[in-house]
Amino acid sequence: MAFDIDVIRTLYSEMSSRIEDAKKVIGKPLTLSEKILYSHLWKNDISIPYKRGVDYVDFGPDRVTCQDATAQMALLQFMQAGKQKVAVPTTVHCDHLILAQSGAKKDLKQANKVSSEVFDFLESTSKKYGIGFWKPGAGIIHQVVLENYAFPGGMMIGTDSHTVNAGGLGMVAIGVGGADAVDVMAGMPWELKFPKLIGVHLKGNLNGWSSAKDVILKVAGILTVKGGTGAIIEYFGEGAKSLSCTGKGTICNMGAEVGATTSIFGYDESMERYLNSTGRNDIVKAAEGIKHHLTADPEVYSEPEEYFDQVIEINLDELSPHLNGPFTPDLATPVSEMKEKALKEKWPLDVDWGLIGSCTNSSYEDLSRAASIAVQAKKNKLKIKSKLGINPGSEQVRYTAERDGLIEIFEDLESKIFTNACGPCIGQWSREGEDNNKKNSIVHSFNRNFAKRNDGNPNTHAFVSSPEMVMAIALSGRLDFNPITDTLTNSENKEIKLDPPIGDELPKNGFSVEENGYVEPPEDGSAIEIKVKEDSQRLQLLEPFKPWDGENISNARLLIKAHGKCTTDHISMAGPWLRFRGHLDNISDNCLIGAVNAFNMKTNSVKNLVTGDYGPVPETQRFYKKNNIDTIVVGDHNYGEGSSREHAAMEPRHLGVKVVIVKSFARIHETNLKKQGMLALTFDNESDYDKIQEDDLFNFIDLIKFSKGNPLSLEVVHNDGSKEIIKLNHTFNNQQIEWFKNGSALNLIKSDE
Ligand code: MIC
Ligand code: SF4
Repeated sequence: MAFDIDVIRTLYSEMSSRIEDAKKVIGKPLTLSEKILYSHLWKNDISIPYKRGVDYVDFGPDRVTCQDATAQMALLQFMQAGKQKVAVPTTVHCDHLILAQSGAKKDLKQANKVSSEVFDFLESTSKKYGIGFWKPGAGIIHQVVLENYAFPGGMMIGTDSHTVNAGGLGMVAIGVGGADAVDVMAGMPWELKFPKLIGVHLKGNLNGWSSAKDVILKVAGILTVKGGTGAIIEYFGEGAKSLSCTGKGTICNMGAEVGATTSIFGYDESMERYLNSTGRNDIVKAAEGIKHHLTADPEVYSEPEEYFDQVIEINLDELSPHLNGPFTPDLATPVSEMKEKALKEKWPLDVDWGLIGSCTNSSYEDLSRAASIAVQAKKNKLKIKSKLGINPGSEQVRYTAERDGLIEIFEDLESKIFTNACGPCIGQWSREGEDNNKKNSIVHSFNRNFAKRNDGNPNTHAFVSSPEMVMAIALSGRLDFNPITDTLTNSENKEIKLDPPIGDELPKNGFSVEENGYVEPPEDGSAIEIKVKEDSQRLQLLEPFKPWDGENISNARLLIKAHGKCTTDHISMAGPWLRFRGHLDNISDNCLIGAVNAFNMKTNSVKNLVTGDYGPVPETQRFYKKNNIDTIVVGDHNYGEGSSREHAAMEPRHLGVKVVIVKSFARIHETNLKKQGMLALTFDNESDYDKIQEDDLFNFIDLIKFSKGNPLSLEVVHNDGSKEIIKLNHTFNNQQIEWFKNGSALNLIKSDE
């Protein structure tokens, strides 16, 4: 039986009338995204058509999901909200804190030792508040959610940007910061600017070496890392129906890499097969009567230009395999063009590692397609040239893959089978024997490839591809290997051409698992006491942030003007820093250490404007805080792209930064800043970024009149005494202005108690 089957049945029984109401209000046929959004309005108040990209709307999601690295902060905040239990079904998944080193068994044991304090905190807090808990080793949050909780027509938020993976099962699933999750867990509405809609028409069918991953690698090349911002991407067409459910998940997953609010596919037979295979035929039965509402109205897909804000067409018949990277997931190169491009760009051609896994590509189908290439190596006496590491997506996938002999195929190639967890994808990787500065290439089936992300080495060039391409490239050891045209030489000096991958969409003999790692919370957990040791280095109870003093901010200093790409990985690095995700003061020591200072092009080296010395960003900011000097941070486009981690907003807030001014924000980060009581502003005139000088003084001259829809004016006083006024825009609505005034959204929840 499916989790939440009663919630799902109730939703389905009410969905038809809600959608009919919405249709009347909007006056035209609906996309699937609109059907789900309108049927999840807070208090089902369907009275006006919302303006896409403009109106803030309150929603009531069906479920919340959190992973260990973000759940710590989410639960520390929830503990302050004064509630007995979570108001909607919620789960916590332990997947980010397991270092990939020796192989699953040893690594899991080690993680349980090293992070026991955090895992215990998460488990006991989950039990106390009625939250389902998935133990370390149970799997990667988004695979476990797809296998157990996602359902067509549902709406979910999750404290991880790749929550969007569940769009593969027809759900509107959106990544948020912990403070947003706390709203929903506390029984309050969840606010989102009504998204724009991008339609992607998939024509034809995948063939040969092309895979679902290549669809999104291609889309990323078209839309770039910010092209999906504020939009839902809805996929449709013959090609969409031909994809497996987990393949659809891969495509939706990486929608996060183009900044999309989420991505979605309409309910179809592939989803039915997946639900049946994962033991949820009760959902299939429940969906039977409202199938037509679990996809768009037919008019929408036959004339998409009329209903979407933008339409993209991709012909799967012609789609070729891609490698995206290095350093950004939207730098798309068809495998056939890699030879030329890699030479031109001087990318290292030898590939040291191939890594298969991550929430993007760790399904049974992914492993089976990669294994179909691996098996050819053995048959043809080919030796693998790169090292190979594999993280299965869940214990259910791993157990079934082992039963079916897939794991053995990889082991024959001397690959490392790591824990069912994020591992190298989030820098939880002890890459043995590597010099931390060597220029090198790796190829992986993950979703992001920002600098230093996997192994901390800024010179590791990481390329993103499908699991089967990763396998082929690992066999050849070459970045420019094209399995469609090239051959490999075997131990008998014979030239071998690899056959295209084949795989099983779902295990022929069904899934099985012995111990899935799930811990059901008790009916009443109120007696459970949560203890956080005073001297703990891993956990720290939160102190409320101070409310705004009602004054204009004046004589503020520049902490850093970040040059170019500044992702959440640059603002709050992961890898070894993940261990401090529950301790705000400790993790603040990584604040902005990866951002490039526009004045000296160095990382973690900024001028202290009182002493004149250059020093690390966190240390300099701690100096300003101690001396009561307000500061601002300036950034470029798509500032805060990538993760949902609210630490990237909380750390500067904790350290005393007051304002972040950028050319443009990534959606989740902008909300996270607002939630934590920061001023998140954008230059009205982009080129004003260039006017900001290292020694400037900043005066906000009309902050006392801060109000919805009205820009703010910033007086910039340059070192030579000259002054100029810069216009700054914001997207704060009245409620969000209250968050700022109260010091944070959480302070406001508490004051309502
Ligand atoms: C990531 O892929 O960057 C993460 C780690 O999963 C983050 C969440 C986090 O920072 O904990 C994400 O994608 O939101
Ligand atoms: Fe984990 Fe990587 Fe997925 Fe983030 S992208 S949830 S780190 S597997």
